[in-house]
Amino acid sequence: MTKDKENHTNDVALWLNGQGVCSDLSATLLPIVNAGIEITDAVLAASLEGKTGAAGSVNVQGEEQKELDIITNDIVLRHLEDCRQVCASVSEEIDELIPITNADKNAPYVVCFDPLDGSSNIETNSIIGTIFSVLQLRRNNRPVTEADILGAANNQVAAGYVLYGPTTSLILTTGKSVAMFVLDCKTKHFVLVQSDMKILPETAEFSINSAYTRFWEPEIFAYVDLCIKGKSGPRQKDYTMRWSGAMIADVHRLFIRGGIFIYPSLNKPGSENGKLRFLYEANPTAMLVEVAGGLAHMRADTIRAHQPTGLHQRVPVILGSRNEVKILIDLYRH
Ligand code: AHM
Ligand code: MG
Repeated sequence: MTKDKENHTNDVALWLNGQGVCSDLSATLLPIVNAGIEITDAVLAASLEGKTGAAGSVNVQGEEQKELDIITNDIVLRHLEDCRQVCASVSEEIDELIPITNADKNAPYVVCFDPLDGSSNIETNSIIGTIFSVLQLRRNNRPVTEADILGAANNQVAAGYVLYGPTTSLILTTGKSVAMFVLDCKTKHFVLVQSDMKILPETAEFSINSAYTRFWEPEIFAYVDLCIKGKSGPRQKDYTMRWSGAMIADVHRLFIRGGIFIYPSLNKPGSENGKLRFLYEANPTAMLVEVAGGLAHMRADTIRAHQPTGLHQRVPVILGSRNEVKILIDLYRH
């Protein structure tokens, strides 16, 4: 890393140091943070450069890729290229695991990432983000395999996201606390603004795409019905609803004012496990939410106890304010 880049991430480096993070993990996270700074510029430039449209290709899930999906994926991979502690990465935009060629022989980390979550928001100039997770593997001098990565999914040592909205924000955890940094675009420096974010235990805000109501499981239907009944129903309070089309923007709201985010299993072909992918959407956001005192479930089971069976496996996702998530998971338990 050049001296210049070190300065860009100074507050983040200091914070990581204060969390007692080892130098190898810091050296893995700082390039991702730098990628977020470069992506901010790419997102700002995309419209005038005519790069907000479709790329003309599909990813492994059969979803249409946007030009910015590819550009941001390349930016993250380029920043990881010289990261000697990272043996491989997994991206929403690439079918197979991606070996990092310059890695040390027994490099312990795998970086899983969604380079541009909510990419259908690009053309409407709405919020998008980069989600990432660092898994720690046990290496034994042989090339890393998909099975190694799946086996290490529950050994997540860091998670975070960079949100490209009115400001660029970085939310990061290495397991002790969740910090928020905001990018100073003039100095290209992430400034620490909150060092110990907590998710409020109570909420009156839910987040689900209700266009799929007819495909919901009865438990989801029953829960949303409780919210909609408001003051005149058993919950005796009025709720509001928000759905941004970018999971990471909806998750960010959980940290700011509490809430519950749900992308459930849908009773239609291909959506039986919902839409969101375990390794680079559900698992990292679950770690952040849990460290901030919230709950992160699939149904009655927690997300972080799940053993994935594929790099791009989808899982139902329920995240947010502890007491509200409990009400929904109790419906699954009874
Ligand atoms: P993406 O990573 O390709 O953008 O897809 C995931 C996004 C989530 O951010 C968001 O919650 C969801 O897709 C929205 O899906 P839907 O259009 O079904 O509401
Ligand atoms: Mg995504």
